[in-house]
Amino acid sequence: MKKFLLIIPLILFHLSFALHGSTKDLPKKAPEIKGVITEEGKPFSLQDYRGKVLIVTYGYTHCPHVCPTLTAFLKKVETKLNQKGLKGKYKIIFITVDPKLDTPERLKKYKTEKGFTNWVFLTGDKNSLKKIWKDYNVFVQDKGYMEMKHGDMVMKHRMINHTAKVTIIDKKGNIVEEFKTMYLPVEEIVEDVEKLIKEN
Ligand SMILES: [Cu+2]
Repeated sequence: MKKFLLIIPLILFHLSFALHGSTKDLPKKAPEIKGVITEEGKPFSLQDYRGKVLIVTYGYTHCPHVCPTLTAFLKKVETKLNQKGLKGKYKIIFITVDPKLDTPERLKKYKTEKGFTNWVFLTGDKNSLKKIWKDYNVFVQDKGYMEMKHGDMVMKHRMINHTAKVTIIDKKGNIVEEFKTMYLPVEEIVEDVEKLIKEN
């Protein structure tokens, strides 16, 4: 009898598994990501990544504050997933919100310098990117340059207001959840991505 009682909660737990992120209006088919190229200058297609779980984020390499925080969290996610032996089963994709300055060369330099070696960086013409931002509900507002005081020094910063979030796409190409913060819950994302990788 005791054994029986122990099994029931385990089954219930399994059935009630839910993703940790926001699932409002999800799942839905991930919109096409067209007209953009990678940091290697190669055309990109979501189709090429079918069968992998995709962790997609949006930002720009000159971002002074938000993107460095968010990408640092994503790097932790990457480290933990790789420790679990899941390297190659998922991909992190960074879509620029700054087509003016984020050229493939600039993105490649950023990728190398920051050690984001297994990530894919995407840029392209403004119209293609605008469509992608709209389709993925990413708000982008180019504010040009802003002067900021650093002690006695005044420095010019490239300022673009943009949504800070991560979109998770499953192996079948559906958006299944989003994490809408720059302070990413690393463990929760790792847990979800692992589940999605092991899902049939
Ligand atoms: Cu940013």
